[in-house]
Amino acid sequence: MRLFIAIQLNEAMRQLATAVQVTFRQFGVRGNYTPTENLHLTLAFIGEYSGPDEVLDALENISFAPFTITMDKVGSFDELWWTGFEENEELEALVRKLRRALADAGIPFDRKKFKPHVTILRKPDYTKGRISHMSIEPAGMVVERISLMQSTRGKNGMIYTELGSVSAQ
Ligand code: 2AM
Repeated sequence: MRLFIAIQLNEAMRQLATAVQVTFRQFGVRGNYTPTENLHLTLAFIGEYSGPDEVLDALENISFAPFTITMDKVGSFDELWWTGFEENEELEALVRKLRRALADAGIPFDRKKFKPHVTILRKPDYTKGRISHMSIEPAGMVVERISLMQSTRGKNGMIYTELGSVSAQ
């Protein structure tokens, strides 16, 4: 099974990311838009792994206090557009703790540098220039839990299912 660990966005933040998608569409940008229910912030990508219970056990070893993340920008990596966040030391610290817990438990994960983002659009059929300077009205949410997610390929795109979560204390 294909697994990753993510922060599920609250309604206000989903709406903000969706509003950016609406603006892109109004600019005539076509592509593979992330459905609203799939919008998330990945903290660690595990990939193919058959031990979700081991991952949940590793997550139980992490403790963190609730903290606020603020979505404040739009950007891209090549053919992937995202909404991003204000710099956030608590988020960085949580990801360090999470990755250490996974490593200690022998669970594999993608070790590339954490770049917090919510993918809103893949493979746009439009040149970057027209949409590179979009700004957004920042919105925050309190992170109270992190979730183990399973990704499966459905008939109409990816389906993300929460297998379990751990809460802030
Ligand atoms: P992305 O949106 O930037 O592609 C499920 O695939 C989630 O895991 C997505 O949020 C995806 O980020 C993220 N992810 C991180 N590293 C990945 C990798 N090496 N392969 C696939 N998805 C990855």
